[in-house]
Amino acid sequence: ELCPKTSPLLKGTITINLSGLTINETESTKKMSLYWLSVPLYRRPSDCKCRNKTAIIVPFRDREQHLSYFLYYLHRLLHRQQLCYVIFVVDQNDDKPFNRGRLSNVGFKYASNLSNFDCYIIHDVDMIAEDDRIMYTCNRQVVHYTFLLSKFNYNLVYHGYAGGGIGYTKEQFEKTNGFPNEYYGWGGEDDDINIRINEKGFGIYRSPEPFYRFTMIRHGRDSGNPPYVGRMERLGKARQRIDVDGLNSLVITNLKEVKHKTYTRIYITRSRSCEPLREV
Ligand code: UD2
Ligand code: MN
Repeated sequence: ELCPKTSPLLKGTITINLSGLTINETESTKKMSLYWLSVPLYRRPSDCKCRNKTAIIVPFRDREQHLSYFLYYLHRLLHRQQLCYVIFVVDQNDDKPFNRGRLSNVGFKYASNLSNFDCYIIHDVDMIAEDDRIMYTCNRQVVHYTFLLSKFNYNLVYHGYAGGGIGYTKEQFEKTNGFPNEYYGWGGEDDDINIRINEKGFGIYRSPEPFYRFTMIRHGRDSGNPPYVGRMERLGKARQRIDVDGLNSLVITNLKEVKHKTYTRIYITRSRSCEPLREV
């Protein structure tokens, strides 16, 4: 029988303890693997039929420690929400500038080929929800989950901010043509999708509930992710580029998948070289 509209397993605020970040890695991995034993890969509630099937897509490279914390908290949250879900980690398996937009498109394509999800959530690996009532489901509008961040004292950073975690239905992702593929390095791709989403008439939904809070695991800038110097210029042309740069222009070569017990990792290697970065 169908799960209740509101899951009885929800507890509200989640205490996040990242002090483990300072303990040695073997110890935390050991602790995690005990937990993993109880989590199947394609997760569904055991006692009812889920109302929603969600794909979590994580653009990723070389953040293993963050990933273990991310998985730890997210599996618990999704379980309590009685969702059916799969977590996809899309790993840029090269040393070229990080390309979050392209990895997001790859994740969407892979997940939507695999199954028909109700919701595709593009999610940073370093964001952890502080409350299990933050539903990982979709909406008539594209949902932005991560607008109140510990890093910014839980204030919306700026109007039109769309970074961190954002949830699309298949239709929304396809009609907005997903993410731009042509942003190399840090920044801009989140502002670009904000333009796409508004331009295509969906709009962005941000819950008025005060408990929509996220912890961002503290980190520096990754060495392979220098600021994309050309981003402002590219953003200026975002409107004209919606239908030419995105899901429809994505070329996937060299994809390798590894199914772990608790998530699927997709390795993707760029074959053709990408736009050179100008010095800052
Ligand atoms: C902000 C946005 C993020 C994105 C980025 C600009 C927030 C909360 N997040 O994040 O969504 O728009 O600016 O590109 O505002 N990653 C790796 N390895 C790398 C580099 C990046 O795994 O070497 C992934 C990882 O999932 C990370 C995400 O990309 O969480 C965003 O990169 P970031 O955390 O370095 O950037 P940040 O925090 O400024
Ligand atoms: Mn971050």
